[in-house]
Amino acid sequence: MTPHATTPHVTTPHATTPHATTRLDATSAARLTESAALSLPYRRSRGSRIGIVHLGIGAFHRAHQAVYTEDAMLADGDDRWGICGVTQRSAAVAHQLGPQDGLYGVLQRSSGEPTTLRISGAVGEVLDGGGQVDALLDRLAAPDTHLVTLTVTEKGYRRGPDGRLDAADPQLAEDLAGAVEPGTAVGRLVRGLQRRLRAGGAPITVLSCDNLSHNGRVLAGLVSDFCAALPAAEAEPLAAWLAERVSFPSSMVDRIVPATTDADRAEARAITGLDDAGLVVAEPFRQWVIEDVFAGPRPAWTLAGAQLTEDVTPFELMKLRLLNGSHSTLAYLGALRGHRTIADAVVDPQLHEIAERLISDDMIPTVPPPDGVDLRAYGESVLRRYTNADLRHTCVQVAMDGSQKLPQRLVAPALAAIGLGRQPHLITLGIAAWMAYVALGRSAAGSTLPLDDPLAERLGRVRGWTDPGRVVEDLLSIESIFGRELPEIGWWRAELRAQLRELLAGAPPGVGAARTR
Ligand code: CS2
Repeated sequence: MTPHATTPHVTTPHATTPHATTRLDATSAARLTESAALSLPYRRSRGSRIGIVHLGIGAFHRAHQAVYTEDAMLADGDDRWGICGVTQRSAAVAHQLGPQDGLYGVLQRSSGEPTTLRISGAVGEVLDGGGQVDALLDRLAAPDTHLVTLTVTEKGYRRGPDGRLDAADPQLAEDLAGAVEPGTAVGRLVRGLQRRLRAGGAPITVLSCDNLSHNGRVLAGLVSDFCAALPAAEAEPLAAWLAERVSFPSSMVDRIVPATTDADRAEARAITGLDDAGLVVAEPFRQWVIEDVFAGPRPAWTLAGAQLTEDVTPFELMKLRLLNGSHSTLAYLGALRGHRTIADAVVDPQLHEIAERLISDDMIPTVPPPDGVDLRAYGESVLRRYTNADLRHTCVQVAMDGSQKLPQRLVAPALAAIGLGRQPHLITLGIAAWMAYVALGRSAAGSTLPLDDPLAERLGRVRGWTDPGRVVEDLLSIESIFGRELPEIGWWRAELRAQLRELLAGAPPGVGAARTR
């Protein structure tokens, strides 16, 4: 790759809003100088050819897969892996990155260490999924595209209570009926794959990077459900080609990426002198474990620290339960107690003990340790990462979309623990905390707790209810969250009710609050 090889094909959907300071873009960035605080890898990665289409170009993708991809390209000089990032629901990122030639900063924050900024150039093109679907389908069909990656969040998969494609979803119905501009992630993906098949059917790998168990298998199932609902003349050749030339590896992704704030943008500006509307913030830690089933070529991600494995399941279970399960529990308990950030919550001695015991007593027994991993040490490292106060990761950010997160973070491990003959008191406390968050809507300090969730309307009906029995009854009946098995376990329900009673009454949560059977 030559520095500044070619101009990336960044589409600008709308005019830039005028800024007092100069905006980050290829021209302004050319004047920057590397320093201990500022690295400029974009100078060697920019101009690479587009080889990856990414659906859902949010902050997480920019701080995780895009960084791995850029590092991989720098490590082996293979310039086929520029990213075409596609916005999913809102065009905001297209507006942020379009005028910046795809460039953005990753501000790395770690308590006690100097903050650093990296200007990344892995994103070569940004498409607004709202208005540029045809260009997206062309990208998915292009022979140079070898990979589709996805971070569309849990809700973006649009699964029904049985985990299959949600037949009741009106947007999916439109996409299935042949909407010219499909709006759902699965709809766009399948329409793009159909176009690819018509264009010659080169193999392609579809890689889910969302926090779901067996994310690759889930996505393959949804794609096949979508195909099965198409007219037979379309469905049959597509299904045959999918089986032969398209792979869906599962993967475990990890990096804590809080929402970017004005203070972050000001700090980045202090380093570069430039405004960066696409800035993302992240902790130093990052991990990516990918099932090694690629249909075609891939970037040298392993040279950037990613791990390929035959079976990603133990890594997924470890991360979803030890990290995400404790994250959600801290978020709900922390928010209820009036803590603003996860770092504030985890240093609250009671909550720290809860998180520690949740990991060691309830979660670890349900996770088969991945090869060479000490789960206790992993759990400790997770708690340490939470204490990174510079990240300012808010409890309410982690609390959002609980209806989509609880199944894999708390419900599945509760069932697994019960299946092992255990009584998962702390997981139950995590679920009770979610229920209290939903029902109370207010922290101990009096601040409003936002109910940001695709099921907000359904959940919202328990807002203000004070009878724990009624709340438990109502919320446990939501099958897409709790399934059927767990709610039927009488002693577990009784314990959940008892824990919720204490939380609704404002009693301080504690491991002692957990009752025995
Ligand atoms: C968090 C995750 O917001 C949340 O629900 O638990 O986004 C978490 O920060 C990442 O999974 C870390 O890899």
